[in-house]
Amino acid sequence: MKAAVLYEAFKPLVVEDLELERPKEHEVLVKLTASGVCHSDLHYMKGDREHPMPVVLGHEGAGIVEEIGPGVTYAQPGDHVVLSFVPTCGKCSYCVKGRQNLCEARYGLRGNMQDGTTRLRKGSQEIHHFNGLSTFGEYAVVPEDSLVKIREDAPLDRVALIGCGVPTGVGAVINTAKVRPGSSVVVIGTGGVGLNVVQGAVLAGAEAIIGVDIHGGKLEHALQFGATHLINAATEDVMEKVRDITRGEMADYAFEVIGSTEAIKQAMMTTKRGGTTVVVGVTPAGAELTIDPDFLHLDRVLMGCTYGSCYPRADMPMLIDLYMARRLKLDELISATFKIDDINTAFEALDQGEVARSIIRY
Ligand code: CND
Ligand code: ZN
Ligand code: ZN
Repeated sequence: MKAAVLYEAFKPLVVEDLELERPKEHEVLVKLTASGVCHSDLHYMKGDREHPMPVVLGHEGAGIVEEIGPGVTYAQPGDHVVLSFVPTCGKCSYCVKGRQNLCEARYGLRGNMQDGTTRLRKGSQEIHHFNGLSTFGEYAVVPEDSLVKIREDAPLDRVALIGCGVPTGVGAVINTAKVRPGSSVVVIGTGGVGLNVVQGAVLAGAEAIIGVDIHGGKLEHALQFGATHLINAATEDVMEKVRDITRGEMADYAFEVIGSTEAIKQAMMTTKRGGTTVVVGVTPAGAELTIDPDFLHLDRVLMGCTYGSCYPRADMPMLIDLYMARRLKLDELISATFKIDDINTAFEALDQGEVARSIIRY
């Protein structure tokens, strides 16, 4: 099968033919229809985070089950699925307490499948998996627990985005922060994930939704997704503008959706007493955040958030139902579609801030 391989950071992906072994116990072969291009993949390409290499990246995908390995009971060939970058075992202490996004199974992967070996190979060279998924290939062998079955009338290319950007952004608002109707919300970074924070805030009934970015085009997208106010951080004073918009009070909630410690601090500074800041962005390994703890004394909350604190098998079908009922935007998120041969162009467009989200269609 054709796949895009990252051999080392700071080098382009190499699109080439790889061998993919058949699924072993509790694994499934999926024929991918599309994969989203998320900034988390770019962090590894730019050396912000480390991972065993070579690796096939990609963690936002959907497709059709082609073959099931021994012991698989959840899915059958022909099932339409979204892939979850956190497998949920249903048995660990996190899963049984409803914190499936923190499932132990996530930590058994580390570049390989759960048995510590890889199904991907180029000749004699082993190629690593990414989060058990590796969606930048025409096919993927994934753990059974990473599958989320979905309704068959949902368009399989579009719902690939339900694999990361949508549950992360919408979930950060609904599940992590639990934004209340009538709130004021600041979203710093209105890219692929940030736009989903914006539409999550709309679903939650927020009153003021303030989109902050440094690219005018990104801010235009935010308006389309329901932002009520826009701030261009490249030319405007973010704190001052938030103060004006909130009539001097500052915001109830701020979301950092870039992966920058400066932006995390900026997000916190836009919150009022008792306000909540949620860090959605992934910062470079080793980054340090310094804040004046006095700021927290005033009942402010600083929260982390992985995968929008979601339960993939419950939240993803729900988000697809909302999309099918035209209550959630997906089509508008996809501003470009690429073939896998052009995947490096897709990442350049993401890096340059030219797209909301792009997808690779197989
Ligand atoms: P994308 O590149 O689409 O968006 C980032 C946005 O930030 C762009 O619109 C930029 O223009 C904007 N931006 C950059 N610098 C600034 C600045 N100084 N001030 C204001 N805006 C700025 O990235 P994405 O939406 O795909 O991902 C965003 C982050 O979310 C990234 O760090 C990614 O790794 C992370 C993420 C986290 C999780 C999770 O589970 N927590 C899941 N997926 C992605
Ligand atoms: Zn992602
Ligand atoms: Zn678990």
